[in-house]
Amino acid sequence: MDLKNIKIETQKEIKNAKNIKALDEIFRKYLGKKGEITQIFDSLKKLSEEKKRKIGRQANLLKNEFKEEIKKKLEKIKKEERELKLKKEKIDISRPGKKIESGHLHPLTLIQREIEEIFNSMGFEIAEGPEIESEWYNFDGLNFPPDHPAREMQDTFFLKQKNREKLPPSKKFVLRTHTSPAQIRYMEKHQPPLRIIVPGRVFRHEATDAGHESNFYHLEGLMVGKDISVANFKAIIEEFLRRLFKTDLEIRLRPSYFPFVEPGFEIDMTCLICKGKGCFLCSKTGWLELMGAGMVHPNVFKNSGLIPHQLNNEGWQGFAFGIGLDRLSMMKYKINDIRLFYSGNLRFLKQI
Ligand code: FA5
Repeated sequence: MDLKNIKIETQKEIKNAKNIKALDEIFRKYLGKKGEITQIFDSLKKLSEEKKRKIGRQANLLKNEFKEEIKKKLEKIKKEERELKLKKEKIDISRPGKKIESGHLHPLTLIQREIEEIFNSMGFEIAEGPEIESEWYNFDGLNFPPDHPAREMQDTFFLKQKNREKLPPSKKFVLRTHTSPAQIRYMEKHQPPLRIIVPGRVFRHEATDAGHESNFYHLEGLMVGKDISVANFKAIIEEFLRRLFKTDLEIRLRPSYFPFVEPGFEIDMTCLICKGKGCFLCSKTGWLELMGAGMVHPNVFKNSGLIPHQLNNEGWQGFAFGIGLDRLSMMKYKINDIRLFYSGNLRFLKQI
């Protein structure tokens, strides 16, 4: 076909093309590898210099016009398709919109934040400690004698280490069994008077039931000054529980033993699940064990580099306590099984 006929033919075909696919086929028919216009360019090398220049110029003109027409038609087809789509689309503005679900905080985070706010308002700072802790901070520094059965009070997850038995306590690691190690870590770096709380995750190798988990949360409290006493402790804890539960409840202090306090006690509160009548959660006693507490042992002060209280009124004294956050949350939100917190069950979490 000569250039003139190609021009007439391409114009006709482009005009009749109904969609992008047809247009693409036309483009390839003329400008593809074996396309008709391409072939004209290929044949130029056989022509004389003069003809080559003349036909080459005409072929270039034809190619540019062809490309321009394809481009124009493509835009036209796209525009028509857009208009057709819009015509077909119907928007029903009376339909209700899609609801965006918003999540909420986990009950343990909620209780932690609420407790932090209450203690903050009573002048307590928030401190932190590591979850992987050395035996020194978790036990020895807290006055647990080596090989003393007291270490077994808290079934421990010990980390595997090469030649562990030969390492000093500061180089042997455990998953912390309580947040009490943070007492020493804090007192090593800060001079009293001080008031802190330390919320955090703790781990114990124990069988689980409605009231026990092997991974749960503690909140440590520590208040140290010149003359801080058990009376201050009782006042602060009563005020704290009153604000948290916004209801009348009783607490009781029972003498207890923790190597890092002297004297030591355990604090129970009325079981709010059964209102003190006795249920499976409180082992039918009507009381729920909430925290351990006591006056900081002189050895703990010494191990933190501080001088404990002495008769000439030199040195420091104060109280410490460790609350089970899960149990508090269970009381606050009336949850009867601690394992629900860690189940990842959305049907449970959505009720809070
Ligand atoms: C301690 O861990 C001491 N460090 C507390 C302490 C701090 C005493 C400062 C004196 C001074 P205890 O082992 O009792 O104490 O644990 C504290 C609280 O954690 C308990 O009262 C209980 O509420 C909670 N708790 C203990 N074991 C579990 C468990 N397996 N699952 C859930 N909560 C638990």
